[in-house]
Amino acid sequence: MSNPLFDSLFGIHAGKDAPFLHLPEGRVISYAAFLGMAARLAQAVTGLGLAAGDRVAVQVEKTPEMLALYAACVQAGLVFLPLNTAYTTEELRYFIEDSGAALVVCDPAKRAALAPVAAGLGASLQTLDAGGQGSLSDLAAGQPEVFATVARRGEDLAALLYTSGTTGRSKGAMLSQNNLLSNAQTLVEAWQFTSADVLLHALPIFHTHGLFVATNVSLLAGGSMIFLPKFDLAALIRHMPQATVLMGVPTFYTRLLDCPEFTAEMAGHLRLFISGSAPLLAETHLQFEARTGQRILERYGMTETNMNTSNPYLGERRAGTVGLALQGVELKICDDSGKALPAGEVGVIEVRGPNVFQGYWQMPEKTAAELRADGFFITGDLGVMDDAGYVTIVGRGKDLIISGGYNIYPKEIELVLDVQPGVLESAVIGVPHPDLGEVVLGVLVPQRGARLDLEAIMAEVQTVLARFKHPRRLVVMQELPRNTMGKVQKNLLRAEVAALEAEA
Ligand code: MLC
Ligand code: AMP
Repeated sequence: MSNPLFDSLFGIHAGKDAPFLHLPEGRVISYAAFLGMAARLAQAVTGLGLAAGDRVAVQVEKTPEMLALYAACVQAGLVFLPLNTAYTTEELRYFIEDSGAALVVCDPAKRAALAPVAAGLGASLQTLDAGGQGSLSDLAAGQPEVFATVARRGEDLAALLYTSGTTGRSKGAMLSQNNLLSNAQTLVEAWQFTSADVLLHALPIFHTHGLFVATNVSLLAGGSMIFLPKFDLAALIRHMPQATVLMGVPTFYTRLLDCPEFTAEMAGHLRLFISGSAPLLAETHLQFEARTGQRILERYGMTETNMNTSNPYLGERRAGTVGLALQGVELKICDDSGKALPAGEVGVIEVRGPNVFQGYWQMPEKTAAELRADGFFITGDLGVMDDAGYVTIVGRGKDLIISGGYNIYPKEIELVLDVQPGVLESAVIGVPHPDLGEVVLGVLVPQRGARLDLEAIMAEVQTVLARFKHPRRLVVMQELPRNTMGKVQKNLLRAEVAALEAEA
């Protein structure tokens, strides 16, 4: 009986004293110690009555314990559901209820607010902080450091990751053991990861990038990670001499370039800089090369598919492109019917392969709309492929803002703005931002004769939505540009807002 994901990522390291996590205060957690921590947590979680296939919703700060909880869930056959630490209680309620989580793990500060949500589902509510009420860590402390791995098949679910949608309702992307394992195997090869690698880890671990790409690849190769609690420029630079690889969103690289202490010598300690989750400007790529002599390797992925393309490790890394389809991933540029277009033509990117998810949790109609019967997933990204197979992303067919690597669906914010006093309708757009790539801007159309209280509206938005989704500005306009079908034309709106702001 086996559990392919646990056996390949974690089980192979049993008893190893080699370092897995280097913490900023100097503490090192070996593979053996990490696996012991995971086994105790698996004992504690199953002791609460959870069984294979149950969902575990987790919103806690980035710590080794949280990572061990991920390992524990894989070992116990549970479905790990990590949640952005910025989510408000309102947002959390939806994810917890929609997934039917059997266990909710949160920070102590959120406990009181989440208690009724968990109680309504009959779910257990725990924290990872020792000594508090309902502490999973306390439950784990008395447990043995071994746990009998629960058998799973490659097609069984390992994780549920929510992605927002163009209708405003988030969808849970179901990722199987094999989706995660196959992609990690492909990336270890593509990026030549080995046990000698030390990954500088400053990404959050509630998303594909920090959790699966960074962590699973390090685990599979048997390397280690310098595990920083969050992005911190000074800490990043301080730890570069011990690191071999950095993975980041483009904001990491623009911030490094803005920092005079970041030199070629500093960068020279690392063998590889990888960027993804949002477009890396060709200009940033070139500036980075001019400063350090190294070319950033850009790759492209998404929650539903893990990684799809990558610039080559050894071949030419082309600025402004996301590289070539990864080994085992079929990628085509299509028209709306799914017919492949010739090289050089712009169309929707569709992908198929062992990396592509199993569908959206309990949303068969959404799954059918985005995942074709032949297995191709319609990404909603617009791209073009050249004769050599290099893919360039030229835009998005979906109404989506990417801010500092976080996806924000305008519809979700518009639904909140539309119901504010005096608001007739709203439109949310992304506007260029030097640090985060794009930030959110809200356009409000008042009801006839109404005066809008923008401060009160912002206050309401803040109670409902996570900070990174808050409009940085609210602009009042008398009407929105629409096409003949009545659809708001966001391209025109962006131009109108830019003109207004230039005048101001
Ligand atoms: C923080 N803020 C953001 C923000 N991050 N606002 C919009 N967009 C963001 N991404 C808010 C903060 O709450 C704060 O608000 C203010 O902006 C400034 O914060 P900061 O201290 O400068 O932010 P910082 O903590 O440095 O975070 C910026 C960041 C972080 C870019 C380092 O957002 C980050 O780690 N992003 C990575 C996201 C990621 O992992 N994406 C992968 C998705 S997976 P205030 O009011 O307090 O000032 C995926 C698939 C794939 O996409 O292909 O990988
Ligand atoms: P998410 O749903 O959070 O996983 O975000 C996935 C989306 O991020 C993709 O559909 C793309 O729009 C975008 N994305 C990821 N990597 C890149 C990249 N290298 N360049 C441009 N966009 C990217």
